[in-house]
Amino acid sequence: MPAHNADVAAVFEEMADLLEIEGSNPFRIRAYRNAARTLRDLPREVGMMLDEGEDLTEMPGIGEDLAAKIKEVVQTGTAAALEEHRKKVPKTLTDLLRIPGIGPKRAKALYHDLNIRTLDQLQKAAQDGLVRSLQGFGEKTERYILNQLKERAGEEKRFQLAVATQYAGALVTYLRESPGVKQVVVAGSYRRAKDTIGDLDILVTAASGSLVMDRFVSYPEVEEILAHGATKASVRLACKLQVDVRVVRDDSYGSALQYFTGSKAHNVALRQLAQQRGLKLNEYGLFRGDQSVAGATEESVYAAVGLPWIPPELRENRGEFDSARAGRLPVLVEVADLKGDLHAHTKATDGHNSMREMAEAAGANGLEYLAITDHSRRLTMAKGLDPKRLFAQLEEIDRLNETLSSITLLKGIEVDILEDGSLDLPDEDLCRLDLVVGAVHSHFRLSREKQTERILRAMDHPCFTILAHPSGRLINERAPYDLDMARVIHHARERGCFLEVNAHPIRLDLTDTDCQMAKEEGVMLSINSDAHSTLDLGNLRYGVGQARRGWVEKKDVLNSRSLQALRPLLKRTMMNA
Ligand code: DGT
Ligand code: CA
Ligand code: CA
Repeated sequence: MPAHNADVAAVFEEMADLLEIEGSNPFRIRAYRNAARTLRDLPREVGMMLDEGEDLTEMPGIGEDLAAKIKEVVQTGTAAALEEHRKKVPKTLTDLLRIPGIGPKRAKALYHDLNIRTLDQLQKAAQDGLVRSLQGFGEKTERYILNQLKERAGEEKRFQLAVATQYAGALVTYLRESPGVKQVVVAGSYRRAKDTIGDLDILVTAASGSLVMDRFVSYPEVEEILAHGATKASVRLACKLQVDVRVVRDDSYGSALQYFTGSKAHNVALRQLAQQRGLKLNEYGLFRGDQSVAGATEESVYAAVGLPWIPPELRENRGEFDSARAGRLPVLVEVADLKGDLHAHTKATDGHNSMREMAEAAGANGLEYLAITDHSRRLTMAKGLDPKRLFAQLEEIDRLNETLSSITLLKGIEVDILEDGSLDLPDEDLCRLDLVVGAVHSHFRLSREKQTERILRAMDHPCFTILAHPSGRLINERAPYDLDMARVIHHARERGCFLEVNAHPIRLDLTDTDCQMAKEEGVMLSINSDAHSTLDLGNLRYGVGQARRGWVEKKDVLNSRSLQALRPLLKRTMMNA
């Protein structure tokens, strides 16, 4: 069974967990975690890179040893070293380690001193007040663990869009090779570019449904067949992602695509519109009595109810019908509209590539400018810049700009917003930059009032330009901090600041609905990669997807401006500041 990037990354994460429990060298643990991150973020399948004879050690953080392990996992699905460590460490311990608040020491205490073997047992022990009595715990920790366990129980596992994209891509390629296949398209939340995907819904047109279905259920990654008919089948893949496939006839393609793209709320509203015209709409077509009136294309379905085609990202029943009727659908921003990227890191802090490598990669991606925004000193873990190192970096940017022809580097910083809303570098340093990207990296648990005031105060700084990843959420890992986003957006408008749509697949922050709120308030957004390596620059498309879901048009996007048009926008009008 071929291993995808996410699978290889999972092997490395597990290695790191096991090493952590065993108390191994922290550098070794970090190396595995970094490699896992690199693999997760990789825009291409690492198996394919191996097939093409590429040298994996050219990737950030991958040396000879890790490259060999990647190859091993791709070829065998696992690594001998992992199996060895698995034998030594009980599985319960690694399960415990996944709960926020539980590190290796606490996991071992729970395992050895309380005999915890399952998460249910942990929950019961915490409810009974047994956990607090262990050394290294306390009442507060016990409560925290209990809350974490409850949150997890209520959560269904959804896949990051970028991860689902890898599984979808491989499967679509496979299905295209079925006999007699014409179209294969992924519909559902995937086509609507939602930030997370519950399951994949794939639509196929083919001469024979059953041949496609037979091929589908024999896909090597299928772990369980949930349903297998002549036109419908569902499976669960080994990675636990469920996939539904439907085969329809050519003349139903449009109505089936419309139906399976959803959302459900959009479909319900559309069906009502059809009913008002005496029409019946389902996945097979649009009918007046038995007579088919539309269905071969999505356009024909929408046209039959008097509407223009509506882009999938808008299909959430959040006002798209009114806009469509009024002929006022937004012309949504596209990846090709982006002229630059205003948030990127280099080796100077926690990035993997040199400034020149980042610049050349961005230029090769067709960007006209790239802002270098490394971390500020407060973030010691990331080797944040102090004024002296920042100054040296600015000189390097000047030097490099003289030799670069196709791209211009802008001088920026990702400065920490401190607990009181002040910024982590002196004013004189911030004010000589082209732009200041401010971000919260600490004190996530302030009260809503305090957190909001903190960010408003940061934006009051006359040199503040863009608020990075405004909500702070990490998908499936960390909830957003408590924040009054409406006030933040309003304040950004008053101060002439911008908000980021961070395109990293684990962030996608601002979220779609907050993008829409910003747009309505007239606050321009900056769709940024937050790249920590040249490969990350390819993530911009995910940020564009979220912005599109937020009704964002080219004119609403700061970095859709040419460099010439951008420069005056970066200069804050000091009137309000
Ligand atoms: P997900 O999978 O949770 O990320 O979200 P979706 O939107 O992909 O939902 P899913 O997979 O349950 O269904 C795919 C599409 O099928 C959905 O977007 C709309 C359509 N659909 C599903 N159930 C219904 C329904 O009860 N009524 C209507 N009108 N459409 C439905
Ligand atoms: Ca779905
Ligand atoms: Ca589905």
